[in-house]
Amino acid sequence: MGTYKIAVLPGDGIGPEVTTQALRVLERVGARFGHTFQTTQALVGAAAIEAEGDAISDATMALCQESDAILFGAVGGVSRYEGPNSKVQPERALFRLRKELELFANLRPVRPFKALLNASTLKPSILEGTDLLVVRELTGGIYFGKPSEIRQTPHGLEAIDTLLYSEGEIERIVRTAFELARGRTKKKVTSVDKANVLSSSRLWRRVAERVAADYPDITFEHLLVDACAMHLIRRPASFDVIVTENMFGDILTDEASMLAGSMGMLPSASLGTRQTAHGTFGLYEPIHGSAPDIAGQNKANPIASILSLAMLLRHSLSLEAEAQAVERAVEQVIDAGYRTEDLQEAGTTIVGTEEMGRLIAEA
Ligand code: GGG
Repeated sequence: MGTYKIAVLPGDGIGPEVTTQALRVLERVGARFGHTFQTTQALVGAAAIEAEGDAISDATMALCQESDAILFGAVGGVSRYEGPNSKVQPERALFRLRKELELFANLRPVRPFKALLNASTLKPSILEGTDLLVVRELTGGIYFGKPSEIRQTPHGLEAIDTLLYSEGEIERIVRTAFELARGRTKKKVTSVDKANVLSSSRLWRRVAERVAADYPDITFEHLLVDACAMHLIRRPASFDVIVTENMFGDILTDEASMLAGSMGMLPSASLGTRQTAHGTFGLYEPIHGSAPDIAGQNKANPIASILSLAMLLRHSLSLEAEAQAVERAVEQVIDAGYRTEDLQEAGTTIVGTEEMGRLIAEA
């Protein structure tokens, strides 16, 4: 009980539209279960660059630090900040939040709803039984390694990015994956790397093996990232927990989102070790980006944002019954045949962002 403090950072493109629908559901949860959710909104991404001169201000960072959780929309996709000469990228907001708040574990569950098995490009018989969790390392790897720059040489420009991982960074994310696997049915961890090419992956593999020895109750395997990409669409139901580095995790989950029917269906939780009075501090966001091509048109699917809210209720506020109520409401609306445009199928009713949010809140 008590007041729950949530920082709300809607961001750019479709971020504000989908976040509005998640907040609508949150309001309903508060009324239904008798909770007070204190939400405070702030700018991030291109919106913040324009109004405050940076992708995320120190004041917004402080707001996040003082909150129990962060509900994040999406950033980026604004062309004037994407050129090679742009000094500050909207995505910097996310990277600063992840790094400074030490949110190293990004949980991306992929559990296709039964009624959506036909919405996927894969055959329902291949999807049957799919219930996997990608644990993406979020504060290391090529996203953060230095040097990272475009530089002048006597022979023209060259560019460098650095894929760097310490033993400690690998160990904590792999251990997180094993701990999560213990609470799941299949009890299996697949560690994904590119150990036939990359030194960072060879260290990853060595550390993962050492950690695996502490979990004899969990089935463990290594898989090269290229093979994993193939098997995700060949035999998705054979996976349980997939643990991998930052960029591989980003790419594999865009692919895996199609198992659930659309990018608009996958939520995520970014967690560290910090505990608040209510649970584990975290940032929650749909895995999709800002989708500028459909922004402001009431077309975006708000379900990834609403399911991210369910993860927030579960992990940061320890409100399990409330989280399940939100997930059931989403399933109920899907079962009733309502879809946003990204999930078009014969015999379903297409609704906009706003209508989908209203239906889920009512359910
Ligand atoms: N809601 C996720 C989002 O805004 N993604 C934009 C992005 O560029 N993210 C970088 C990343 O997660 O790798």
